[in-house]
Amino acid sequence: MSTDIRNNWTVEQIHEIYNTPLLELIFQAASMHRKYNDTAEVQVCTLLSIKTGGCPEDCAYCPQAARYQTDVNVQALMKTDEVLAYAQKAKEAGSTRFCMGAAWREVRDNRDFDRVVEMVKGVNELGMEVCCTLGMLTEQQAQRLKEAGLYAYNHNLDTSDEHYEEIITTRTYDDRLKTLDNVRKAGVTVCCGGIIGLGETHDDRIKMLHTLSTLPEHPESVPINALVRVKGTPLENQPKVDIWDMVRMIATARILMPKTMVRLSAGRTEMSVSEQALCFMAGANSIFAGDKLLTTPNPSFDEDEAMFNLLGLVPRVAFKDEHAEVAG
Ligand code: SAM
Ligand code: DTB
Ligand code: SF4
Repeated sequence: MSTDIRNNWTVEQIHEIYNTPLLELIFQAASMHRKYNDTAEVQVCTLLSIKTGGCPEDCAYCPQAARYQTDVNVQALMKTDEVLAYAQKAKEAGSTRFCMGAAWREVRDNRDFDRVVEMVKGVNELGMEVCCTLGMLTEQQAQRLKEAGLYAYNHNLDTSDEHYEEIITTRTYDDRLKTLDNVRKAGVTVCCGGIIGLGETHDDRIKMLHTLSTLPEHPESVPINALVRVKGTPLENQPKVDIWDMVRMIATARILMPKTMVRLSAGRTEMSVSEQALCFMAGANSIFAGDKLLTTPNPSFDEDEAMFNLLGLVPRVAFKDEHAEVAG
């Protein structure tokens, strides 16, 4: 068992796994998934953009960067009550994790942050796993969120270190890694993954998976996003992500990080149910549900319920790992 959970993968080993003939790769990933997880279970998370657009960063994929002309309307930080009402609705629709996103470069110690802390407390009291994605964070800020009940913090590496500067110039890869370290030190679980379809090579994808799987501890969740091509962003004319690339990415992540929740994230509106089924087969065990991601469309709760029924999938309960620790 212990030999499967490793933090010392080499790029060469990952290269070999990633390039395994596809059906064999899916089989190996499915076997690893079965060994460590209940393959019928899929975590259902809902996203809410609590502060939208007007972001000073230049992430080439992002519709919320102020410098690109997109259809996103700038919206100041939402009121706590509105956010909690939304979380309650998501809970009633079957979500167990609620992730609040803000189009910020970094968290600042001001009244907006006080309000986010209040939101975290409120969502935690609803009995949901609370996640935030607010940009860069200090250890003290992470600590404050932890005390308010934050369960996870999302901060993606997005691509390889080498490709990063083609996509974002307003911060560095090391800034990203530092925030992840601050989150870990505060005892908040880490949600960190990336996007495919940014014009990166297969080697860039392999290197990103290498960075993720050789962190001192594997992230508890790894979202794999397919680029949502948004009009007005520099990447709007990128080709659509090939489903087989998505499957290969998910399967490799599953083999490298057997116990991690691998999330089939952005891009599902462009995938058929059969294509999503392949992703679950390859080890994906988490999705974003609800008809909106942050600013772009996502399949509705009803469509996903039908897919779960068809494939025999069931939503994972909240705080399952903690319950397991108590029981064990
Ligand atoms: N501003 C914070 C940050 O960048 O960390 C939090 C919000 S940001 C929108 C969260 C993540 O959404 C990004 O790191 C990126 O991985 C993902 N994302 C943004 N736009 C996307 C797109 N068009 N397609 C796929 N993923 C996207
Ligand atoms: C993640 O990896 N993907 C989510 C969440 N973490 C924050 C965001 C996807 C955003 C897709 C583009 C949009 O809706 O604006
Ligand atoms: Fe801003 Fe985050 Fe979008 Fe980058 S990904 S432009 S930091 S909201």
